[in-house]
Amino acid sequence: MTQVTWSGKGFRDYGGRMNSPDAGCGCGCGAPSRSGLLSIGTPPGLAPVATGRGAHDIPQAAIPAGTFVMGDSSGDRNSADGEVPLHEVTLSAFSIDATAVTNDAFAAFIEATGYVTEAESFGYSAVFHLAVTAPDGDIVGVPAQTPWWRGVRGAFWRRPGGAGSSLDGIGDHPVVHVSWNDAQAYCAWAGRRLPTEAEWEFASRGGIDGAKYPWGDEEVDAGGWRANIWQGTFPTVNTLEDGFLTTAPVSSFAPNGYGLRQTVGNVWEWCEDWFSPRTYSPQPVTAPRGPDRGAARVLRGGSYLCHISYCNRYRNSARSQNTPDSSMGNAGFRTVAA
Ligand SMILES: [Ca+2]
Ligand SMILES: [Ca+2]
Repeated sequence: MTQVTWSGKGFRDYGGRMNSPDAGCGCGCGAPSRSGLLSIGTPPGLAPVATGRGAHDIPQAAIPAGTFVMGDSSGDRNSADGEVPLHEVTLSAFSIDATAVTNDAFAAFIEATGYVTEAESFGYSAVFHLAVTAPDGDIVGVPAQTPWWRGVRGAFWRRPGGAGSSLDGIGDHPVVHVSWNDAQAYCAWAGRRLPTEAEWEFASRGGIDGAKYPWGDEEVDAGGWRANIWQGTFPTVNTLEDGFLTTAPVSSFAPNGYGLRQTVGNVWEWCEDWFSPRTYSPQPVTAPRGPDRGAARVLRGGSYLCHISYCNRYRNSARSQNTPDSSMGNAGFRTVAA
């Protein structure tokens, strides 16, 4: 069996400033925040983005108006994440990207606008250690609490592993190393917006009430792998049973009942809302938009780094977060019609 094994040369501390890397995701599945990687200077202002309706070449899924029960009803919740209390949410119909925004689609945005992403303006981004293609000299930090991450100088959406990597052959993979702020810039150009957390969960459920996964309650490996997560021993040995160490093409794996692919697994997806573990209350709500303020934005769906042994967040109701300027190799986004 093909597998990828980390040599175990040891997690080295490169002397960078390491803040709490993963405060809201106690098992360490999310990437460290921007400041938790390493601060290597104040970024310049980001390039302005022309607003309007640019090309947005992503197939659409139509989500009907409806009421659903939001939150974890399977008992798999992570207590610090605020996946409960269960509550009824009513939404109007909307149109959402059937897949994550691809490298090709993001390239069209960059070509049209000249936008500079935050990974570029800060000069580094978070790369999983087995995906680093850069020399040791480009490593600017190893977060103490999530030492499988590297802060890699020169890693950004077009060079997802750092120097030596490219998008050759992965134009149809999800764009990564995009911050929440970068996703906003893309949306402004495309005439779109990010989904609210409630919209994301409703769409991910695919019309199946109360299920753990987009396809129902069957486990993720029942009858073959249904999502791109981690198999083997995290974070050192990936047995690649689903075929992918890092990202998979966005059209991989079967769609859910609404036609969405890979809401769970592959890459985390930014949502519009501020994150709070106290967002939910038992009362029914219509079109909730989350807290009015916060320090971090919501991420949903888990990624290729999720594994049952340490992070079960590849579920419809699972929540995570990061600061809006953070970027990493396992997070991207999908959009909804504005
Ligand atoms: Ca995988
Ligand atoms: Ca996903």
